[in-house]
Amino acid sequence: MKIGVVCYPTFGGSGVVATELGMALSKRGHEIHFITYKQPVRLEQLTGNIRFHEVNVPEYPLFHFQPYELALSSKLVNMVKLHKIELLHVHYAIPHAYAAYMAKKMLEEEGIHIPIVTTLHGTDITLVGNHPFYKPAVTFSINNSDVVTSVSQSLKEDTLRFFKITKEIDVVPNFIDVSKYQKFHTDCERSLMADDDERIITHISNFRPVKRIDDVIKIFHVIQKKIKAKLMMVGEGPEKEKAEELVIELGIEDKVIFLGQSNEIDKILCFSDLFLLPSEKESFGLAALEAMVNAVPVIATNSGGIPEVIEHGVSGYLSDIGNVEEMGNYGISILEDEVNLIKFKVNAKDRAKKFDIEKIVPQYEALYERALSTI
Ligand code: GMT
Repeated sequence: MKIGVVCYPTFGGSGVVATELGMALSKRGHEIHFITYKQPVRLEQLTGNIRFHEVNVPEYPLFHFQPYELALSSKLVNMVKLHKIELLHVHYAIPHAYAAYMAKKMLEEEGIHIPIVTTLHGTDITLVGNHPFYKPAVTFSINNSDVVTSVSQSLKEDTLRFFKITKEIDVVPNFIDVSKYQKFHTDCERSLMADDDERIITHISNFRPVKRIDDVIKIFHVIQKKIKAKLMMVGEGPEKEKAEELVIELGIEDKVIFLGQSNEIDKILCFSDLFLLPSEKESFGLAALEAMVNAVPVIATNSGGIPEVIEHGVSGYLSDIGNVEEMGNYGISILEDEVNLIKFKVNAKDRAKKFDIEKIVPQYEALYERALSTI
């Protein structure tokens, strides 16, 4: 199949899933065309059957806001015609599903029929799309996609609750390429980060309010009172400065390392003992899955789709939002005993196998077939 993929090219989970899926599909013989404003950060290399087409939005002084959807839908029309793309898979409803619908309609005028598969990722439904500013357009775009998928059952339920949806939503969970993580790493550059007798705790996110960055610091604060440990904070975002202030206030600045954004998260997860994800809401929690495949157990909240990923008491622990004391104590219980830690590590890695790319990619292929059959 020739598939056009529209996504955000950044470090965010939706862009990562879109990129990993595109690369996996290309390995299975499909021709993949990424169409977005920048080359996706996780896109390893462009090959014969992976292409990238940049959407340009030239600045024009009349426009207070540059019309990205217009440029994107025009680019989609041109790329579908030029490369004979058969299907568009758009990740994140806003504005991608809307732009794809416009492209579809423009192409119909020329006798070209192309199905749209829309994958809902979370914030496009639970945070942004939900707002009255966007709600009618998001509802319309979902209902006019040929196939709609959501990354968890919880996100599907949220979508049905928040919007008047007439379309069937298929749950296709996020995935990980387990084959890349066959063995426990023994060559992690751990000594650069912590002493041998220190545990390493990690958090990776976009540092937005939904991630409750303060709670990450507070959970670590509880843990480090009992366990010698360091906290690796990976990412950038609006809550970072507040977190830095809290670290100083709590007097733990020598134990918390802010690493900034990284494209090498596996190198960091490789030497991590525990991952913290105390989010207010998380449709899936791809970062948790990436930790688990690296044999890192996760302490998280029981919100959104997280309980579909982490089994409480087995591959990690789940607590109510904001219960930092409990999450800290769960962390201590995992870290204080070497045998227990190894048990949780093995369980985390095992759990990740449920989300192996080999199981998930065929589900998308079947949905593409279904979408094509509607045209
Ligand atoms: O909040 C983020 O981490 C970014 C956001 C995105 O849109 O890229 O992530 C969402 O999509 C990911 C991939 O499907 C999910 O794993 C995240 O749980 C989801 N984030 C939220 O629901 C807050």
